[in-house]
Amino acid sequence: MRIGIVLYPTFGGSGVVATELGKALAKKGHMIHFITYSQPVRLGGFKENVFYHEVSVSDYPLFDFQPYETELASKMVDVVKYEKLDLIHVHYAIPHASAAFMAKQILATQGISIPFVTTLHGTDITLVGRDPSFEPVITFCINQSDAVTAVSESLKADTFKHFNVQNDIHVIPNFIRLNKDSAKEDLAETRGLYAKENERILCHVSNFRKVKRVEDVIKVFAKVIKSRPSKLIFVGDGPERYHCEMLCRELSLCEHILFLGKVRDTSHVLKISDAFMLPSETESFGLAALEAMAVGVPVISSNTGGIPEVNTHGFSGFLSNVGDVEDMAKNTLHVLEEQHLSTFKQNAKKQAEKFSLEQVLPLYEKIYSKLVQ
Ligand code: GMT
Repeated sequence: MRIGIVLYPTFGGSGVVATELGKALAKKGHMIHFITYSQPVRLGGFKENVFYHEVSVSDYPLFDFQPYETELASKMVDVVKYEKLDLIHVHYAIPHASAAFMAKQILATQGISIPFVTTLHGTDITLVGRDPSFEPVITFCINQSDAVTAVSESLKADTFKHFNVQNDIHVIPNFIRLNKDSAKEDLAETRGLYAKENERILCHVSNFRKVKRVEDVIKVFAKVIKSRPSKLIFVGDGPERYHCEMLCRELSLCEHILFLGKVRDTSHVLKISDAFMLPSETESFGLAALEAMAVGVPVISSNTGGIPEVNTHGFSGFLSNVGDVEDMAKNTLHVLEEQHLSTFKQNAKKQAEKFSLEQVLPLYEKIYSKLVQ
């Protein structure tokens, strides 16, 4: 099939999922055309069957706000027509689904019929999308999509709760490419760069938005370090990073906490970690937690949204109520204990296997085949 994938090219989970999906489909022989405003961070170098079409954004002085949606729709029209696409798959509803709807209508006037699939990822429904300034457009586009998928049962339920949706929603969980060779790696040297031999490593990866409650990670760490020598590594950057750095200074924890900033391949940090922290306010899935589990890192998380579908309490880690840093610290210390850690690490890997690429990819292909027939 010839598939157009519209995505955010940044470090966010929706962009990562869309890029990995495209790469996996290309490996299976599909022709994949990524359409977005800059090269997706996870795309990497040249790959067979993969093409990238950049949407250039106009800087005409009249525009206080750049008309990205219009330029994206125009680019979709062009790519569908000249690359002879069979379908478009948009990730994150805003503004990708409405741009796809517009492109579809334009193409229809030229005798070209193109179905589009919308994958809902999270805040396009739970935070931003619900805002009255977006809601009518989101509702319309979900209903106009030829197929709609959501990354968790929780997100599907939220969509029906907050929007007047008549369309069916297929739940297709996020997935992970499992590296079968990782067990053979010797990580002692890398670990030694960040922590002493007797120290455990806690880690958090995010875009430091308010919804991630990153300060809770520090509050949990402040409790954990009282009982067990540890280091905390932060990966990523965003609006809350400064407040987090301030909190570390206030709590005199700076020598135990590292802020690495944006890192393209987070697996290097995850592999040397003993616990992954995800205390989010809301989280439709928690791809970062799945990436941690895939390399054998247990997850200490909140129990919000779709996280319970990913992290199993008492098995791959623990879940607590949002903001309950006391409980999260207690759970972290339990996981980090010598007699528990290796079991939790093994369980985390087993849990990740439920979300393997091999199991999830055919679910998308099935939807595509139905639409293209
Ligand atoms: O919705 C967002 O906040 C952005 C999005 C992203 O691009 O990172 O994150 C969402 O999609 C991810 C991939 O499906 C999920 O793993 C995240 O849980 C989800 N974020 C939230 O629900 C806050």
